[in-house]
Amino acid sequence: MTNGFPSGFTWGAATASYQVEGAINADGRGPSIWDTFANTPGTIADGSTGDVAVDHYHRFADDIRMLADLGLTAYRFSIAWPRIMPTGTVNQPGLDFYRRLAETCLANGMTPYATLYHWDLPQPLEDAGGWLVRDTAERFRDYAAVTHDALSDVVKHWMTLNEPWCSAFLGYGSGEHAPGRTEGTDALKAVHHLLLGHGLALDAIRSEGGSYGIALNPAPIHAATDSPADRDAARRIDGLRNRLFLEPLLSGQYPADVLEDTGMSDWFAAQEADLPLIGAPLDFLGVNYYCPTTVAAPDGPISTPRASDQPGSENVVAVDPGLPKTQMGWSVQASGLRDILVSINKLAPELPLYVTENGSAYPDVVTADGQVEDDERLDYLRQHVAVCKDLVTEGFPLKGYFAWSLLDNFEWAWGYSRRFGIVYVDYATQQRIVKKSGRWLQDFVG
Ligand code: GBH
Repeated sequence: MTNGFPSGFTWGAATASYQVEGAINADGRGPSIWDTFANTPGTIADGSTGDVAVDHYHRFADDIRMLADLGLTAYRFSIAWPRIMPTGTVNQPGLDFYRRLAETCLANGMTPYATLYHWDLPQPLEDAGGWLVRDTAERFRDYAAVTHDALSDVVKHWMTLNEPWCSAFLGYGSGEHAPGRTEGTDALKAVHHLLLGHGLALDAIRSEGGSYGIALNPAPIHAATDSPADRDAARRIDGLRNRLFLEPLLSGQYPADVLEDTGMSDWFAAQEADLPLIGAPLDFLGVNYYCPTTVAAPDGPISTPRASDQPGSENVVAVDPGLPKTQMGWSVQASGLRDILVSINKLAPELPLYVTENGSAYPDVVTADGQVEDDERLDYLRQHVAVCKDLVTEGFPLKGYFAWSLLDNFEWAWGYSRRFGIVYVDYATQQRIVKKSGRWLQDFVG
């Protein structure tokens, strides 16, 4: 191939149900924790919700055709649990929707990659304790089994969870995401129940002819200086962000230092019997990469312990490494993608990896002639794709790349105030405009 990638490399774009679908009351869908959260005043920057989002529920066929026109070969979407099992019993119209979506992918030459959980927990399960209770993991297994049974003839690539770090630490630690709880170290219980849910689901759905994995959001963690305190801060944050997920999944063990830092060693010891299930072999690992993180531990006692997405490390602060930043304030460093993929490959040398999300937010504007000239996003994309190219050229087991996102969409706590799409959406009219970055990707993969 002229672009340097092997012809079998998967090129795709990704979305998530609550961020794009809208149609929250259609065809028997029940409420999720994101409906509740977004409708709670003060939670979303622009006061918006996913009620309508980008109306993908009704426009998916056009959106998939557009994706195919861009020359991409795969679509990563997520399945909304509250459409399939809104209250614990199966809602057939929900399954029918995803069958239509998957069949539309196939009819357009696109391979569907389905994620079973991209953060939209049915509200009744949150009311029963959410990810703080073990029962939710078992309900996830039931939902995964029903969904896989119904769709496995048309969907062959499955991911259980998307970024359980976010579900646990932003949902139950900092409260920045739904359900907005701030349970401190109890967020660690959510980590375990999410991973258990992954293991139970995988065990229930794994079958011949399918390919099964999970998408994580690992990232390189750097110490601001070489001081022992800063290096220890980096160890702790690397523990929470990376090792707490990678080690049980890839090696069947939790990192002991993280459990000690968080005071949770005894609680985790009591869950040890779950580890073989959590550590069962994966067919692939999805890596969502946006930016590296630099941390420090300033001198002195913690004055006001706060609700935290970093339990056991409340004195650790993020430090600006002086790199260019996106509109999210996230540092741009494409070499970080290489670093994180290489470090995962060291843990599991044979495991196929995918970049299941990579992208950036910038304040796009539509020009007078109806174009979106997003040169910064184009540059971000180009740099990260170049890293992937170097890796595959070296024989590294990287199998695909998915841009986040196909469409501008509901960016969680930021609502519609941050745009990640390679396709612009005019929210007033729902009109789609392929951005310059999308055209660049089209030329590149073409
Ligand atoms: C993904 O989450 C989600 O899967 C997707 O739904 C979402 O729309 C997309 O990213 C864009 O946000 O403190 O500077 O080190 C990514 C969430 C982003 C969480 C980076 C950790 C660290 C920023 N991650 N963030 S920093």
